[in-house]
Amino acid sequence: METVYIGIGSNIGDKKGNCLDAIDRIGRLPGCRIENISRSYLTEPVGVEESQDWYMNGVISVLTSISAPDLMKELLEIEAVLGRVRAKRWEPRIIDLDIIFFGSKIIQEDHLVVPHPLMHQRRFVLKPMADLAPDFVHPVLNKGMRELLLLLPENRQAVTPIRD
Ligand code: A4P
Ligand code: MG
Repeated sequence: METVYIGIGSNIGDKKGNCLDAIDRIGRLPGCRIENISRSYLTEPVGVEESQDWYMNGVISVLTSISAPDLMKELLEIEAVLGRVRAKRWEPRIIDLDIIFFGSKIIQEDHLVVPHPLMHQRRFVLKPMADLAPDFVHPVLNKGMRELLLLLPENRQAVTPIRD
């Protein structure tokens, strides 16, 4: 069994509903049990060219007995199902499911890179990660989540917790 951290994001439509729907589906995958859910955050779009709506982001931890590639397949399928149901036209970000960590495994394949290569630069990932596992150590950078969060340049990438 491994503890996997999955980043969840949505910036179209019923953002909260989309995230909750994805979490519900992840919890029903074979060999997967949700351990913990971070707070939800409203976050400023990062690294996008044109103006976009703000995102809702969070991270969940899942105890899983399936392999990382199999989990990735399942997550892509959940993205497709949610996209198909809710998207009408243009390229949506209805739901984005990223594998942030898979235990302390380091994976470098064509379609799967873990730890997620940009996670340590993103407050919208590090903040919820620090909620769930402040002392979890990044297996490549050898730094904890709270530590990585403190290393980010200040006054960038606004993230605001959403009250439930
Ligand atoms: N892939 C490889 N490794 C992974 C991994 N660890 N987790 C592959 C998930 N996917 C992984 O993903 C493209 C392919 O990446 C997948 O088929 C999978 O095989 P995608 O989600 O379709 O593409 P994408 O999301 O457009 O690209 P990418 O690089 O995943 O973008 P990101 O990193 O997800 O960034 N700002 C805020 N505030 N909040 C956000 O959530 N998200 C993005 C997208 C940009 N700015 C944001 C946010
Ligand atoms: Mg993605």
